Amino acid sequence: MRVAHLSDVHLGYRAYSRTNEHGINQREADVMRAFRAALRAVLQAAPDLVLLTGDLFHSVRPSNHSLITAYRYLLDLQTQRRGAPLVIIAGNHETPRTVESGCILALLTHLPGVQVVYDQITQIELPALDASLLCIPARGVGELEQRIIEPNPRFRWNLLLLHGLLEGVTPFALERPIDRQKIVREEWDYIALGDWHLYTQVAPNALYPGATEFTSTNIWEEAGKPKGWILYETESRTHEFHQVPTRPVYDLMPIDAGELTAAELNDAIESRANALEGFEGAIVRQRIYNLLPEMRGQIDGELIRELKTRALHYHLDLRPPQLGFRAGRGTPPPDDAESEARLTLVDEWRLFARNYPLPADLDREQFIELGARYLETRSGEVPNGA
Ligand SMILES: [Mn+2]
Repeated sequence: MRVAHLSDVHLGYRAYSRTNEHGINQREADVMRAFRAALRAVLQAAPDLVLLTGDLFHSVRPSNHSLITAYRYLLDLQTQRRGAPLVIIAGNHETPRTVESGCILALLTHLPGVQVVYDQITQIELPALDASLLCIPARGVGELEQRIIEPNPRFRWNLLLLHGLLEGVTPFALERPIDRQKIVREEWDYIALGDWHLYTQVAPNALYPGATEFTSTNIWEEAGKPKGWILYETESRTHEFHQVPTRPVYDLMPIDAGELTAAELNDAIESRANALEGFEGAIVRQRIYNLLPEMRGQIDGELIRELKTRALHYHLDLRPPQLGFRAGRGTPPPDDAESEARLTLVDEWRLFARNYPLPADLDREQFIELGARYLETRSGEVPNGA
């Protein structure tokens, strides 16, 4: 059986102020374009089964535009697949805090061949494929401890779908990681995972395809990594990763301003940007470490405005000496040999807030970005003007 596995599409994600010719936030449009590209490639691959493992929508109440787009794209896919099975589980982003609020994904059950699980751990049987799918949506993760998770021996193929972070998958510590031993087992023909935005093979039969665009809280950690979907073959337990074109994200080499004059600093900013092929329309971050407060005002405003116009988003990340690391020529502070890896206050905030329990209808990304903006303002960020 051939399975196409997509995850974390985040329709309705918005960022920055730029809009396209239809007045739609450019990043929102990018996310939709990536989804459409992925679905076209999926259709061409003609899989027996399509899986969407959570966070199809970025929020509990997506905009009409996101809803209409998702409905239209999936209706088109399912019409062309003649209603072949498509199974969707809910992620944390589209799961409301209370069961009574319902879940917008229920709308999609009216499409031909589509089944949706957004509440409890649920088994879906697909007799035509001789397959059983045990589905664990975001809300079902809490049930895991009291449940025995096992395949259904009446079916040839047994798949496990889960939206959640397994222990050991993220570089940062998780508050409540999911027990890997409980999930990652040989007895499953495929374990389709969602929630982690980077393509990751946990085991030959357990994979995160990652997101289809850059929609994480800290996209800089993902710069240069591919986005796409997985085509998996249950017979051989092998897979192919299919990349989807996205808007490019670049995290430029940091500049150590410690021993630079204002002119040298401005030259460095300009040459780093100009050396980047594909700077136009990209999402770019330039970090500047060891920037003394008196140098901040000497950054060429004209140059920065020009860079902000050429890129989709140019983020100048200014860090004063006490917060940044001391690269190369600077003297490292004592007992800080690993200072290159040291996080800024804003990065630490983002990591902390990523896992901090919040009310489900509070938009986590907005909450995190608001906090980050406050911190950045304090540490000398040049305001974006938007
Ligand atoms: Mn997600």
